[in-house]
Amino acid sequence: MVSRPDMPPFQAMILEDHEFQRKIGAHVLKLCGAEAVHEAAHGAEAIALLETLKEPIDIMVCDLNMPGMDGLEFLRHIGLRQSGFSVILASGMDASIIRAAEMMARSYGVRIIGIAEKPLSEGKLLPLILRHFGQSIVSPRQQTKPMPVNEIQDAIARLEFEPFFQPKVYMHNCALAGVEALMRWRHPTLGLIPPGAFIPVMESANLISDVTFMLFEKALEGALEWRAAGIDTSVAINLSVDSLVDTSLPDKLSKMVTDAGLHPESFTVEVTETVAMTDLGHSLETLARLRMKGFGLSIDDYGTGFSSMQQLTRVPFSELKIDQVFVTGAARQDVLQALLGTSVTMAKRLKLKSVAEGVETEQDWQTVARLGCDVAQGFFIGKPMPHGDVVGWYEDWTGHHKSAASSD
Ligand code: G
Ligand code: G
Ligand code: MN
Repeated sequence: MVSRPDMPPFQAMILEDHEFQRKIGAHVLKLCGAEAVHEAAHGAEAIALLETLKEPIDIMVCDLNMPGMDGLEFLRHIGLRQSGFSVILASGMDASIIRAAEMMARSYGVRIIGIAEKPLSEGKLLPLILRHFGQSIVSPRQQTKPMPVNEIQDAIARLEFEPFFQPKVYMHNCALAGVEALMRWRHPTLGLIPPGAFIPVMESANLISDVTFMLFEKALEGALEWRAAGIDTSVAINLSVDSLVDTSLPDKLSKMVTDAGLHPESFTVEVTETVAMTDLGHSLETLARLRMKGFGLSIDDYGTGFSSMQQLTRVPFSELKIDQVFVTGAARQDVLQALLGTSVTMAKRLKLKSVAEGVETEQDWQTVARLGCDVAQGFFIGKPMPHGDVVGWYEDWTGHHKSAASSD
């Protein structure tokens, strides 16, 4: 039995016409910590039941295809009633149908916290249920106070944005696997400002694409500088939706790379699940083209988005980065280890390199290594640093880990 210290007890309901599947669902919800699980075989029964309950439910697991009132109609009803619970869609239907249902439900104001493929299991439901209890899943970095857009525009003109670089290393031999470029604002009076305070603003003001190109230019300069110092490392950048819907982005990036005398194989593009699934047509075109040109493609912050495994297989990803909420402190929390293990296994099945973000301590490292993760990133290895510090960090790191063959 896994312990889950961060989760209060909750009330749940399963709506599923198939009796056996319903029993499995109810059982799994109990395993996940539900205090009470109510069962309904069709939409009308669920609505009637909801009206009689003394204690409101927190989580509803909802099947889509049912005789009588189906899941779609049911979701419309509860959306219009502004019910306060979160919904997990459980279905064996085709991904495109599930996505349509998800979008429809959201547009009615239903809080969809995820999709679970049947048969349901604890491993599938628990990460979704954790999302309901928000705080454990929303990273603190998303809560920074935004800076005014006009100040950001001025700062762009004054070239105050620059990438810091954070190393990622292979767990089996500690060799450098790459560095991730993370944007920083070197503010003349406020000092270093983290991305949470300006990236969302840049995104809504259509500034992010231009800034991303400037950042990539700096990343190229860094790569050349490190090569000159004998460190031939790959560099990752983060992309927003705006960049992904630009289907000419792969050509622009690969021209920049070849003009610098480098190869796309030494660069990786990181996108979050949510970003990759927005405007799916254009995003898929851009992502497939980036991959064709040789760039690595990474799913960032895995576990905090809403995609199902089916959706992930549509994009030619090469790497899966497990979000730090599942990594930091995992040694002390069984539930995090279970989720980590599931993510690593899934990465292996999809033939993706797995990367654990937020490895802060030796214990985090040991836990993640034991679970079979390929690569680690986090404060334990190195904090994000200015480009000039990378060589010094590398010498330090390889000095402490002699097995880190520089030829790797
Ligand atoms: O260091 P950290 O605070 O650097 O980064 C916070 C968040 O900002 C991360 O989720 C990261 O993906 C995002 N981020 C950092 N740099 C960039 C960037 O250049 N472009 C985009 N789109 N996101 C970035
Ligand atoms: O792109 P992404 O969302 O993965 O951004 C990585 C973020 O995580 C950055 O804000 C970076 O500064 C931060 N970060 C990297 N390593 C660690 C770590 O070990 N602990 C914590 N708390 N944050 C980290
Ligand atoms: Mn990232």
